[in-house]
Amino acid sequence: MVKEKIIVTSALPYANGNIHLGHLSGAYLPADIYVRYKRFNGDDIIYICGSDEHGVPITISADKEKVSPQVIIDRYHEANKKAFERFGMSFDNYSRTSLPIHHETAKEFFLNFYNRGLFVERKSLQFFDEKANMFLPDRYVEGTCPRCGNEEARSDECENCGSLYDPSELLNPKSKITGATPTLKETSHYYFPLGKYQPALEKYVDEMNKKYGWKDNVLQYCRGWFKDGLKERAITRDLDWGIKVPVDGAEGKVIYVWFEAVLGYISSTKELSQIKNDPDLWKRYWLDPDTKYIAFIGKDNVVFHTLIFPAILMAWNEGGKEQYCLPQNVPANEFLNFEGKKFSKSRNWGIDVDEFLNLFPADLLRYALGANLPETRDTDFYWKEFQMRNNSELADILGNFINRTFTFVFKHFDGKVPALGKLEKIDEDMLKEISEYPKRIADLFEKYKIRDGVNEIMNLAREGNKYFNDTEPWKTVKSDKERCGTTLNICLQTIYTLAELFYPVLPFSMEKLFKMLNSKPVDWKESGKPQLAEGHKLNAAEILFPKIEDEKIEAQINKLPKSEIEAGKNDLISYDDFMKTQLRVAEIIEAEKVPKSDKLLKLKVKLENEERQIIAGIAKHYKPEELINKKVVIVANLQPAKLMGLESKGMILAVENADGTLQVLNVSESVKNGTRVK
Ligand code: B3M
Ligand code: ZN
Repeated sequence: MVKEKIIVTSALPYANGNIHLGHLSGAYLPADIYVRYKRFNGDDIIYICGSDEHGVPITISADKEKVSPQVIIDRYHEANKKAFERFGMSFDNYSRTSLPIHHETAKEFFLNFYNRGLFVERKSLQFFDEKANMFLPDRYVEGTCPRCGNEEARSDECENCGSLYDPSELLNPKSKITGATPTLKETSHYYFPLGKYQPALEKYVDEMNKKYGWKDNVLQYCRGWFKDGLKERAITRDLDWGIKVPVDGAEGKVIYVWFEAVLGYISSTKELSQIKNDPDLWKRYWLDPDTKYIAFIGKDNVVFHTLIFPAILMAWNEGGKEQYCLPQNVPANEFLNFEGKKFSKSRNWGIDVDEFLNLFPADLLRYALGANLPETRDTDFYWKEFQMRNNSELADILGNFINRTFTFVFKHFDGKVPALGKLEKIDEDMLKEISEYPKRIADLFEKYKIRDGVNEIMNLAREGNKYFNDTEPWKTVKSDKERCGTTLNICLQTIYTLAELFYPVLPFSMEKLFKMLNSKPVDWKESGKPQLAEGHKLNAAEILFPKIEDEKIEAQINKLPKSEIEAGKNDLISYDDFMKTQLRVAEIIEAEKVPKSDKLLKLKVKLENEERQIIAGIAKHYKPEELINKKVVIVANLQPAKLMGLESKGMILAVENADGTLQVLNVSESVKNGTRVK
């Protein structure tokens, strides 16, 4: 078997808050299981992560607490690093983007591109706070919506009425920092020509997908972006927290956080080289085009890892000197919700990893999350389900199988592995099962189907219990002791295999199980073969998975904020309420851009005997001609509104993908215009 050289990275979490279960399910636990499996398989792998310590999210947190960004990042870097350790994350290095080694790496990339004339410099108008003497990022400006009067509208969109507008239209704009009225001021930024790399990126995504099978959700994002056409991206910001732009005349500007954060994977590996006193370590991995680089992330980070980071690396590679490997796969996960709703710090909805681990051992959480990873769709963490996974699966299936086998062997065979006698069909079948499991699990893990893998391993424990029941050792121990020994031997071999297969998933408890087996994990590739010799002495069993009492779970459920649960109830609408909304099928018969707006399209749609005008905020997602003759669903009884001075009667339904792209709902051609949807 060929050893693979692998880099695995997990998204660098912002050091501005505690890691919660949602993070773990997205980019960390699946990666850790994969890495532990690969290490155990004997591959040459490094697992890299660290804190993302720049950008507006950090400065906003600092402003809220009225402390410096440094205070925030120091606090959360330490806290998150510890929480990850407690959870059993096996990073080879957990770095920080505030370290000099990262600043140098980012500047090196920036200057390389700058000196090669890759960037374009452009001027634009941006809100400026005279009092604070700084430009204001979008999230720092609010004002009154020019459409509905909502006083908490954002600089270019209103969450209340859903309108989109030009920042110059916003009424009473206010700086969130000083409350002052900001002015629009000219600024200039460097732009990275992402569009130039579109053909190369399309080819890259296509090739990687053909060779390595990318996930559908990831491909769809990429195709959506390609369809819209990749545009140049500003990669500098007017901010004083971050990596200073290393060229003259760029005072007060920093490198855009996303441009440098992805390079954090490289600088974290450089730091690992220093720690290991092996200066070329990072080069052996990153500067080898054949390295298998896998980037684990959540779905909100797809574009940065499938398009922007690869484009940055391509741009570097074109420069000639060194050739970086590009991500071979980006197995992005959907989101984990908590008890039916999004995690939210401000609404106190969810639980931090640290808090969780003060209540329950890490492996219970690793199993519950692992068996329910949001790999193909969003999933939920429910306290009751967590209890069920522990009590009915870890304790009743896995724990019980181990326990009854050990108890029997200690009682009747002096704690030693009994001899394997003559095999019957049921024994041969079971041995065959054991031998087939490791490959089956490996195939799933290799395809990043970690959730299926975890559930499949538990099936082996189920089969073990069934085998134990079917072979009835409590009877044979009296009637035929050799037969009894044979079946218990097979149960022990099954337990050994379970210990190996669960080793990447439940590292803490499997360590204990190996101790009980008085043995060690050998190599995944050897797994599934009977490993325990006749007469091998076992160590006394301990209970690996005690049951969780109802009270302990109830206490957690009772701690959920009541206001949120009540609000959840209010979120429900009656049947009559729903029927008030008239959804109808309409055909788009005319479409054109709204002048001076890059977001709005003016559409004419046809219902049964009526035509009407709708202004829709989908110009960034569709060209007008693409929409002609499309049948869509509209809200037909919405109060008319004016958008940029144009009357709009109704609203078109569209789905918003996690990356912000919009897709209108399509209805088949055969449906008549005006038909009611209910
Ligand atoms: N810090 C966003 C996030 O935490 C960002 C990821 C960076 S990966 C290079 O979701
Ligand atoms: Zn509004």
